[in-house]
Amino acid sequence: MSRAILFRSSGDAQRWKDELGRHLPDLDFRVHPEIGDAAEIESAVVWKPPHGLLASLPNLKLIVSLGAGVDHLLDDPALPRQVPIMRLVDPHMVAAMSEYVLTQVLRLHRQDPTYLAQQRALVWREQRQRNASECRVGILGLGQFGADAAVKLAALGFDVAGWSRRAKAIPGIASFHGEDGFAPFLARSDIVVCLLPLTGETQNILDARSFALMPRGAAIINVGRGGHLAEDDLLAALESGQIGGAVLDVFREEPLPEAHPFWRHPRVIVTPHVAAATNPPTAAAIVADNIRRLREGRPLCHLVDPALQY
Ligand code: NDP
Ligand code: OXD
Repeated sequence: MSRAILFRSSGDAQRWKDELGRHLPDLDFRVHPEIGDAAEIESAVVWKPPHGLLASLPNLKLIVSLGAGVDHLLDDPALPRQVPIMRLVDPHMVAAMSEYVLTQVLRLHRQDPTYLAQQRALVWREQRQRNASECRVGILGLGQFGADAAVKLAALGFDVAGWSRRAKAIPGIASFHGEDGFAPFLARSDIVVCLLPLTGETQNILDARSFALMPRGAAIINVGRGGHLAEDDLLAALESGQIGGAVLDVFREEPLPEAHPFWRHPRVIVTPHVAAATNPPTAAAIVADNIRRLREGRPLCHLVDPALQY
């Protein structure tokens, strides 16, 4: 018998219990705050747990992030750093993220915001349209999500490059890496998609300095984290015309406060952190596999490197 707890802010605990139970019928699954004896808990399956909760489980052996990102765990000052963290690597989420990125790149490329504004103003006017091959898309982060989106965008004919820590060899995708590769990567990108994890090194990566390196009128799509974007710098760059438009799915404060200028900005598209939602049926199989590995003393999968923070 192994014991797991679940903490999730939304009320879908029963769903997770059922899904995990399908794969691990003998799992003693407890939902926070009714966890009984904290010393019995071996695995914690969590999304944005309250700071200090994980530190209160003295025999914890595995922390499972119910999302691909782990910034919601690493920002806990009391996080028990010796306990391995598994993040979700789920092909279902990867496909969903690529759908979102392709949708938004195509919207920007085909000037959808302009045509919607024209429709509202009853204006019939054709805009000059480039081919996909003339549109340079740059993906910040060529990991699980970035690499898949890059390949699918290239298949549509876009001129695609990616930026990562280490150089990549993905057929059809230009690879830029490290600090030296950052400025040339931005300089060749008409649409920049942020698919980085939020770490000490990537905080505020979309700031005035970066915007100035992009071609005038470039657009950004932020699907990483709100902390990647310097919000006031974006508003200033939209005002000056250096940035032509932005699609934002993630924000420093979520839900985005009603008074926030992004909601009403004519060149900003807001979506409520929906690019790639966790899908319990597929995610549960992946989580259960790791809990099984833990029980059997086999190597764990999808572990976060604490030094890199992703
Ligand atoms: P991965 O860990 O698979 O990939 C991360 C990529 O970022 C890697 O290519 C890595 O480079 C690169 N990277 C990290 N740090 C740096 C750095 N300092 N300099 C250059 N490159 C860097 O992550 P995923 O693709 O699975 O997820 C990415 C993020 O997407 C998540 O962390 C989360 O924030 C966000 N997300 C958003 C969702 C949404 O609905 N909006 C849903 C799910 C996730 P290298 O390959 O060289 O290591
Ligand atoms: C995730 C997210 O990290 O939904 O999975 O943002």
